[in-house]
Amino acid sequence: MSDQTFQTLGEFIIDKQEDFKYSTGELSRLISAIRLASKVVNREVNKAGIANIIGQAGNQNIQGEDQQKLDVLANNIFIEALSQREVVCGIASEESDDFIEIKATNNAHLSKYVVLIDPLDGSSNIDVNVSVGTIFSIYRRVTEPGTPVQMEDFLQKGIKQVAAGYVVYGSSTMIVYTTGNGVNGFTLDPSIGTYYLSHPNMKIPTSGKIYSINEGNYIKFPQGVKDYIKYCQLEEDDRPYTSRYIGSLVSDFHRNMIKGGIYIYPSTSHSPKGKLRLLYECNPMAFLAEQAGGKCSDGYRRILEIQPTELHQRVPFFCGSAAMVTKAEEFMTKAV
Ligand code: AHM
Ligand code: MG
Repeated sequence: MSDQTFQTLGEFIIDKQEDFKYSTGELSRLISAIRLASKVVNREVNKAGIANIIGQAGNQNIQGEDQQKLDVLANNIFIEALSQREVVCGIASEESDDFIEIKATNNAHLSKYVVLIDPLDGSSNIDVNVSVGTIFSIYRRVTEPGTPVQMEDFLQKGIKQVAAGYVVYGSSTMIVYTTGNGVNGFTLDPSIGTYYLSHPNMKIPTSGKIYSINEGNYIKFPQGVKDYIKYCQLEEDDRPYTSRYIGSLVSDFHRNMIKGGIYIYPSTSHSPKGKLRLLYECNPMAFLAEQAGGKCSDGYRRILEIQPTELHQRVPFFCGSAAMVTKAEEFMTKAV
């Protein structure tokens, strides 16, 4: 079969633009910019091992430029792609303390969207050749268009997201995203640099047999999580479940999306709010999970309804197959 038979992400974006009433094409341009930046990051991630060798002497690459850490490089690539095209009015990144305001040049019309991004999640996995990912979340600004973007434009509840997605730089590179009308996945053909629709209308199984949690922290977990882990390990009904933990949220989430399962990063006695960031990691994943028929909570409440109070806020995270998340919540409530 020829490649022509399959729909490309570019074609898909154009097709879907008509679904948005009164659409001006701004969101389509924004998603196209993310698509492009992800291909550049993919190229850099793929040559990470070899770049380290080339760059060893004095930390410089062959052009004599200083080697950048890959997460910093990914951050710069996304910020540049989004700001130069003026497809957003503001960007907040897990890599930066503050948000960035994008100013329009030549009195151009400034976009009404803000993007929150984790440019390279799980970057500690790069040195050992394990998959990493990019996570993004898009909102419509709430303050007056044309004025400088404000903190309140970023501190919106997850239910206000217009679009969200991730890129997984894995054995294949994929982009998976939603604009609130289901979830679609596209796989990159690296030989021609084109994403093809490979996973239309993704649905996460209602239940699964995989639980995914860093059990090394077991003694620091709340009692409800300890009880749920024991439940997963019991020989009863379809249990014991299988334990799988990559330590790269995008990869663990992606696997559970396809096979069914639950991912948990709970509070611990050392980190009462857990580790993951509400705005850069949990909200976009929660939007995707719900759009695919799954569920996400902090153990008690829906992630998407939490009012953020700061950009880098952390939150305990239970996410995946709906029946499994509900079960884990039951253990949390019982243990209180
Ligand atoms: P990062 O944003 O610093 O990369 O951290 C997020 C990552 C997730 O991808 C992963 O699920 C989690 O941290 C793993 O943490 P831990 O090593 O504590 O289990
Ligand atoms: Mg991260």
